[in-house]
Amino acid sequence: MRTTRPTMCRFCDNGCGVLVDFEDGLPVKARGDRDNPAYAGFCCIKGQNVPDQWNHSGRLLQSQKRLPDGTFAPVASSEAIDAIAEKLGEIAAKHGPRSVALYEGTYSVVNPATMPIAKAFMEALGSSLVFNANSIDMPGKAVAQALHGTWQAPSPPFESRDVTMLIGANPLVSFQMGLPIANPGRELNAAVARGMRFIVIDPRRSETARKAHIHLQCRPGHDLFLVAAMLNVILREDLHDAAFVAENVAGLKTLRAAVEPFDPELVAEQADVPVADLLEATRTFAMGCGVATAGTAPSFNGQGTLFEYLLITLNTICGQWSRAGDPVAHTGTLTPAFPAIAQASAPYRGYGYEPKLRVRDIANCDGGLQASALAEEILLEGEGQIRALISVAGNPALAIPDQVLNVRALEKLDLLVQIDIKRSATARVADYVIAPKLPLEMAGMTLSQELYGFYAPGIGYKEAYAQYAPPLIEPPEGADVIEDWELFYALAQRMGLELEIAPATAPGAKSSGGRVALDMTRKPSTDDIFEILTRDARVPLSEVRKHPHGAIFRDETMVVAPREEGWIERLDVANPEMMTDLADLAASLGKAGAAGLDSRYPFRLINGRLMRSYNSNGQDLEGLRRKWPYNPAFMHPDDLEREGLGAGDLVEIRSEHGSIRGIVQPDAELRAGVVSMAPTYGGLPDEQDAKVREWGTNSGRLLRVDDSVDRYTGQPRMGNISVSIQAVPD
Ligand SMILES: Nc1nc2c(c(=O)[nH]1)N[C@H]1C(S)=C(S)[C@@H](COP(=O)(O)OP(=O)(O)OC[C@H]3O[C@@H](n4cnc5c(=O)[nH]c(N)nc54)[C@H](O)[C@@H]3O)O[C@H]1N2
Ligand SMILES: Nc1nc2c(c(=O)[nH]1)N[C@H]1C(S)=C(S)[C@@H](COP(=O)(O)OP(=O)(O)OC[C@H]3O[C@@H](n4cnc5c(=O)[nH]c(N)nc54)[C@H](O)[C@@H]3O)O[C@H]1N2
Ligand code: SF4
Ligand SMILES: [Mo]
Repeated sequence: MRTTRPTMCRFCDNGCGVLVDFEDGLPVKARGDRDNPAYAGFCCIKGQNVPDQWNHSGRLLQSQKRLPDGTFAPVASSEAIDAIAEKLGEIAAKHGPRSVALYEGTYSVVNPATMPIAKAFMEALGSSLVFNANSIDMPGKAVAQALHGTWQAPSPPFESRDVTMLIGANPLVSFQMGLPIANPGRELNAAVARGMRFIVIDPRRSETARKAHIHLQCRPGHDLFLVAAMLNVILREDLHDAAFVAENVAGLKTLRAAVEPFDPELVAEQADVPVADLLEATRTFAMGCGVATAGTAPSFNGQGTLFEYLLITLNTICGQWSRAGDPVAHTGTLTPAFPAIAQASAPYRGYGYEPKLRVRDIANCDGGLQASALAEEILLEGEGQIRALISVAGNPALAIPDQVLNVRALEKLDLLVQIDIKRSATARVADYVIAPKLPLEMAGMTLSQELYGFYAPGIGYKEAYAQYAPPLIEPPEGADVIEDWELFYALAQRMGLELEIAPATAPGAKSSGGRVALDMTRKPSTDDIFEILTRDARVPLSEVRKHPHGAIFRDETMVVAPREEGWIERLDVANPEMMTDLADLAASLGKAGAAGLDSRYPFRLINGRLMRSYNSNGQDLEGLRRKWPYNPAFMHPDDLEREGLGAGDLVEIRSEHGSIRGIVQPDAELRAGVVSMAPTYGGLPDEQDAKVREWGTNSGRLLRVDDSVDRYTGQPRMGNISVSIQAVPD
């Protein structure tokens, strides 16, 4: 018997509303849901492979325990959790709670119950060492917003924008980065058809750049210079929004002086873009109403905080914020209603606070505790050494820069627990692997997607959309799988810890206050957890549940309120530390561009994500392996020809720090001199050279954890790496 059910895809965090067809109760096909008002029938190739993921032979149906000889044996999850609780208790008692750390990967965002319960567990245990993947993503965004201050109303609504500028973002492949979540292709086409101007800065003529009116196909690593030059041009030509700045911004004079050295001619030459295009992009952006958003690439250059600070400053001086009386398109649905007020929140120091790490003076910041310091914290002996790590829904053995160092550290732990749907690289070095449920077996909701709206300007849903997805299917017969959050609850129970979680909130929103203690004797259901998380929601979860295809919950009455009487806070465009960094950057002008190239490493390696994988997930599914099962090293055809290379040839890619094998493919859309690879592929260091054609390779081996570290977040350089390319025999 065939049935069809609407649900929410959770292969990535775009949260698409999809339909799944079941044949005799088993999933056979997933496709877009035309009845979903936001996604309107969209479902990418990964989403279409969700049934395959469920049926896949590589899926872990039983938790695993590592035996003394290094092999794994299945273990009942309750038995594994007993043993883990006992060992964690011993380690914490002997070495203090700080010897236990947590790493939260991307899928802990996708499943909204995971992080609150995992964090509650760590808190109850007394350890503040919670690392997450955002710290090796764009942690500078949060710190920059803190230093700049936040506008208490959103960016201009997507529908009313005249202009969108994207820097190092490819949302037609990656989703959410600068175009509305949901169906970015449809949104972009409609916006361009109604006249929105679209500007993209990217060394590759990416899927997204192909739609741009102006594409600056720059050298990688020049985004800071380009944005500084834009600020200079805008202030020189008085294209900024003077009225907005006079009322709401502090520091313009200082900023004006600080960006003056960034002469557009010089910067254009260094970044190798036509100066006329740089000027046109600048003027188009400054004179229209819109928003500029960056993806990951500019954060990967060692100065993500400064870059994001200049970017938000660019938005601010151009007045790219909603004003009093403007409609508010997204008023919160599963989050509380938040007031939109045309005023600034005071800037604050969003970095340098507890917990502080023992290595390299790295401290916590608004972007999260720096995961690239985890290995050193494990390896450095003495008080405070990390001895146990729980890694949930991430793959640190592939994702954290300097793979060799990381894997060495993971192997040194007294206890590594990995919760993973498959035998991932991290699972293969773990002591215990807990087998979790898959999305079709779990309840889901769009709370995380909604919270993205606060991540940075230009990110998130464009309207008040929400969906709840019930579990649709039981795990396969004989499976012993739990939800990620249940591991932490079960550990807490065994260790006699009480857990408390807080309802989701939004900046400025009224909350019912206080945290909710979980019943530690009678286990709550996932729905119970969801109820707590959405307790202050503008639209009750029970209402959202009535709309299985998702719904838009408009509130036409929501408009931006005027500034409060006597309000004096201003957005700061001249934070002293940022200005110091900017002066250093100005001093490096003339040393960048072609002058910055190292003849031993003549190419620049950049990251570029692929539609058919999500970080390290999806690589095992037949339907996603068809074209290339590995991550090719894309190069310009002219470069390949000059190096005597052809499609499919094996090469060695060497950086100052390490070397990997890669398989080259021509990509005429890339700038010459650039090599683009998808990150987080491959296996463990000792496996991958032999298996490069089967699984690809891990470009994180070319990185160092202490290379060009952002001094606010601790994030090292992760892109624009100087490399050489050498043919090697197969
Ligand atoms: N060199 C280089 N390194 C990078 C990047 C780069 O561009 N270049 N990008 C960085 C970025 S932006 C990020 S976000 C990080 C990503 O870092 P991580 O989040 O650590 O890595 P992922 O590959 O997303 O890990 C996902 C893991 O979760 C498993 N999984 C899938 N679904 C579930 C589930 O429902 N439950 C559980 N428990 N597990 C599940 C998958 O099998 C996989 O092992 O990598 C960073 N590392
Ligand atoms: N299909 C798919 N979607 C994903 C992911 C995935 O693995 N697959 N990963 C998810 C995650 S965790 C994240 S953080 C996001 C990332 O989302 P994005 O940041 O949008 O993704 P990327 O493809 O890494 O990079 C975007 C673009 O930056 C360009 N670029 C590289 N170096 C530079 C540079 O120096 N300057 C400029 N201006 N551009 C540069 C690349 O050519 C690429 O087109 O995607 C998410 N979505
Ligand atoms: S974009 Fe993400 S959520 Fe949407 S179908 Fe693809 S994998 Fe699923
Ligand atoms: Mo990411």
